[in-house]
Order: sequence, then C-alpha cells, then structure tokens
Amino acid sequence: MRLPFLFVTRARGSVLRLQLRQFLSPVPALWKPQSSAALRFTSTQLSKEDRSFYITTPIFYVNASPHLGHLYSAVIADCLHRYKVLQGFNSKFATGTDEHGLKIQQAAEAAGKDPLTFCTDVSERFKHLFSSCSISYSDYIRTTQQRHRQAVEHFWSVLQNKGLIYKGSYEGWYSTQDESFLMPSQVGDALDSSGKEIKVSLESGHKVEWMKEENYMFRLSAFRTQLLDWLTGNPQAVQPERFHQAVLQWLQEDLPDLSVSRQRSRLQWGIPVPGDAEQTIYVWLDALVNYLTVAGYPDKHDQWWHVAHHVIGKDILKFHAIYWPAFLLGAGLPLPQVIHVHSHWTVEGRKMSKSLGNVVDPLERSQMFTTDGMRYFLLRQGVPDSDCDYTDDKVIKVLNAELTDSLGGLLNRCTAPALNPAQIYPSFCPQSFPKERGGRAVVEDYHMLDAVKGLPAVVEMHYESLNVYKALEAISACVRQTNGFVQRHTPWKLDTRDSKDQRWLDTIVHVSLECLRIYGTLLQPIVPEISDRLLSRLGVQPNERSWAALNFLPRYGGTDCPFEGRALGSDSGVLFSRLESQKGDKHKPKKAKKSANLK
Ligand code: ME8
Repeated sequence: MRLPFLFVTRARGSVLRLQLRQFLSPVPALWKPQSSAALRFTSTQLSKEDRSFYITTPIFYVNASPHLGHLYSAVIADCLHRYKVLQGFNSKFATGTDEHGLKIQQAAEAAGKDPLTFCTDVSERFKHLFSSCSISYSDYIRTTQQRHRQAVEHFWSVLQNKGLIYKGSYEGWYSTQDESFLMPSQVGDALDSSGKEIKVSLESGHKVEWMKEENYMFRLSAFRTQLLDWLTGNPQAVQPERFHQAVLQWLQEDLPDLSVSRQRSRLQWGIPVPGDAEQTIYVWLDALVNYLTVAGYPDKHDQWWHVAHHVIGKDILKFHAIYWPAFLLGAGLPLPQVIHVHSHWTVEGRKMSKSLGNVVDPLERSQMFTTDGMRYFLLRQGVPDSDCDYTDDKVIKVLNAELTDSLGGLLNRCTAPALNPAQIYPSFCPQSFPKERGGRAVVEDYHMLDAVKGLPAVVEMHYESLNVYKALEAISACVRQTNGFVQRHTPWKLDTRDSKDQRWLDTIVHVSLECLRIYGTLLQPIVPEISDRLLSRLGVQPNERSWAALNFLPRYGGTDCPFEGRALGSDSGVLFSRLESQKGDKHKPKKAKKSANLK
C-alpha cells in the first residue's frame, strides 16, 4: 500500500533510515495530544434532536473521463443521503472533482490545454453523469475553487502554528499516477511497452520514479497512539470490519512522517504553501480538506462537521483512515463518524483501465439500461466486502427478473382492470383475513405479513451499514412472497357475483397494494424514478412517502387505512420494460406487453 518515503533527511542532515523517524520528529511542546475520551465520536453521543447528516464521495481525478466505479461510489452515497432525508434528517451530500497535482498537470499538457480549461471540461463530464443518474448532491466541489483554496490555506496554517509541519527533505519512490509515496517493499521491476526496465508500484502497477527534494513534512508518526485509540474506541469507524482490521494492521507497521508539499519547480498546478511560494501543497492534503470546505470551514463548519460520513473505495483507505484523521487530530477537529469503504468493480476479473481497453462507460450503460436500472444493478450486486465482476448480461438478467417480472408483474396484476375494474385501493375485509385464523388466508399468508411488517427494520439496518445488497435481497424476497400470495389464491378465478368472493378478492388486492406501497417507499433511495411511478400509480401522495408513513396494513391491526377506497393514480405504462440481449450490445429497453403477467 501507499506508505510515504524511503528515507528522510533533516534540512541540513544526512540521510537516515526510516526506522529512526520517531527520533526525527519529536512532538513539539506546542502540541498536546487529545485525551482518548475526546476521540470517541459515536452517533449515540449525539443529541437525539440532532438531525443533521453529512455524506461525501471521494472527489474524483479529472485526468480521465468517469467510469463505472466512480458512478458506483456516487450511487452508494446518494442512496444513503436519500434514505436519511426520508427519515427526516437534514442531510448534506457532497461530491466533486480533485483537480490539482502532477497527474492533472501532465494530462492537461498532453491534451494541449491550459490546466483550468482542461479541468473544467472533465469536471463538467462528471457533473453531467451525476445529474443524468439522479445523483442528488447538494454541493459539487472543485478543488480549484476559491472557497477551497481559503480552507486549505487556513488548515495548513493551523497545522503549522501547532508545530506539526516542519521543513525537511525526502528521498524515495513516487507514483504520479497514484500521487503517492512508496516504501522500497512496495516497488517491483517491470518492462514498459518498449521493453525498457522500469520500477512500478506492486499494488497499482503504475510506474514509480525516484524523487529527492526539499519540502515540508507533517508529523504523522506522532499520531499512532491516538489513531489506535480512535479505532479501538470506535469499532464502527471504518466499515466493513475487514477494512477496520486492515487499518489497525497498518498502524502496527512503520508510520513515517509524511511529505506534504512539492517543489514548485516540479509542481505548479496546486495551491502554494502559505508564506513559501517555492512549494506547492501535496495534492492529497489539498484534496482531503474538500470535505471541510463543503462543511463551511473555517468559519461555520460545526453543524456538519461532527456528523461527517465518507464513502470511499478500498484503494484510498490509507489516505482516509490514517492521514486524514491524523490531520484532523492535529488541527483539533472531530473525526469522521464513519468511513464506509467499498470494494471494486472488475471486468472479466481484471481492474478497469484505459490501457486494457475494458473501461465501462457509465453514461452509455445508463442510457442502455436506464438510470434506475443501472442504480439498481450496482446496488443489488455490489458487495462492499469483495470485488464484483461486471457484465452486461448480468445486468439484463437481474433487471428482467427483479424489476420487470417480479416487481413490475406484481403491480401489473393488482392494478390491471381485470382484477381491479374500479381502479381503486379496495377494502380490506377482516373476516376474510382475520388476526386469528379461520378466514380464507392460509399460514403462508400470515408469514408474508410478518415478513413485510418487519421489512422496514431490516432495510433500515442494511441501509445504515451500507450493505444495500442485503436490503435489496430482503425486499426482493418479500416481493416474491407477495407474488406467491396472489398466485396461491388465483383471484382471477373468484366469482365476483358472490359477495364473499368479492370481499376476498378486494382483500387480496388491498394486501398486495399495501405490500407494493411498502416496497415503493423503501426503494426510493435506490430507484427514485421507478418508485415515484409505482407510488403515483397507487395514488400515494408525495407527503405520504416518508419512513414515518410506512405503517403497513393498518386495517389488519384494526385501524383506519388512509388509502382504502381511494382512486388509483393514472396508468403510466409498464414499470420496467424488459431488456433484450441483442448482438452488438444494443440492450435497449423493449416495449413490453402489459398483459403478460396478469395470470
Ligand atoms: O483517488 N470500482 O480519485 P479517483 C469501484 N482524487 N469504485 C471505483 C473503481 C472501481 N473499479 N475505481 C474507482 C482519487 N472507484 C482521489 C480521491 S478524495 C479526497 C480524493 C471509485 O478518480 C472509488 O471510490 O482515482 C475510488 O476510491 C475512487 O473512485 C477513486 O477515484
């Protein structure tokens, strides 16, 4: 992984081995470690009235166009944001682009553009992707913005005034592609395309170069104990657990001081070190501060900063779970509540990369499979713990099975004029489906009611931990149960001239519509457009779609149902059109036949 520095020298000293670094960076008297109690920032300590929530994605490099992985991080964060809003939170959701650094400087040069024009062009592409995919961010930050520069300069001055930054020099391997320093053990030999021997990062495969220059160092080594205290005192701070363990493991290893600037002669595209025009602030320090900038740092960040949650990919864990908390501790600021880590999407088992030509274009795919289709697929199949392989065929299979057939089929059945000629939310008959057995419902029907009643709590638990795939698994299982309920009782065979049969038919449809209302409400963070169409079709008004309004099947519990007798909303067609696998990768949604699932 990306550990900085091979060797460190003091400004006028000789080269010293890394292991001696602790001696090189004594904590100055100016800086006092925080007590371990101050490091615990669990949600349980927040006041019950505090309904603020702040969620971020990584800010993405603008050296290349967005790919599927970028959209995945944004969709996860968007899901959590929408869920919190449904729960009544005042949620802020930030995303944006990371625009400084050597890699961007070089990419702009290669494109023959001035850096800012280049950054603006690519940043707009990210923005367009996110807007097209219903990413409902409340702030889009670019590190080239003035508000960010002010925040970074202030943050730097705070660290410097606390004696945590000192002038030194380093010598070691640097990967420009990863914008990171590497230890010798992280570097290996490889051949470039012309057969020349080069050194590469063992983790990323990117070329590394030997660097030696004078710059500013951050006293990272002084923070090991506090970082350990934070992680052991907050077992939920880094999720899932395997990534929490990985960070603890890294903290057992060498934790050298970190170079936090580059010579201006090498890197012009970045924020100059305050008071030293010869140095540019290291792109990772610059980039991490974006989370504070959006929160309103340095003047008005309190409301958001103590409820910060970061969504990141596993590739940038060390920057977020070691460097960032150490910077924040140094600056005397609270640490993020949770760092949600996710694994990667691969293609045929390999990392997506331009050189392999296997990059999946998320915009193109969301046009092929629809925005909600792509969102559903990514969250249904993406598992935070382990990498997932992407194929178009998988997308088609999952969406056809779960959105077209299962969910769409259920809606179709319960709203089709054949079963529901009056186009209303029909009445529930307690005699047909009594609390105590003896009506027409059978044991499986009671099991289904139990499952749907308990579903919001299950989904809530999985949304909270960002195991969204588990939430979708649970919803999908319930949808299958409801389809089974309808299938079991074949309501289309009931004799509507018989009043008992009519009441039972109405009850079957009422219960199924109630199930659909729950599914539609719970699915809003995942597939906002589909959920809106589903709930609108059921006649559920916008103010009846919050978490608090879930209240499944009140008539069964003996209380009034506000929907009973209400007219359904207008029919806007199939919920999700079947996707056809076609040669030439044209998976355009096909106009589906609406009656297909009626019986
Ligand atoms: O690292 N699968 O930006 P970046 C899933 N600017 N997610 C993926 C992915 C994949 N194959 N590839 C990338 C940077 N991601 C820095 C971040 S934050 C202060 C600075 C996602 O453009 C994932 O979230 O390289 C990963 O962490 C991020 O994109 C890296 O984006």
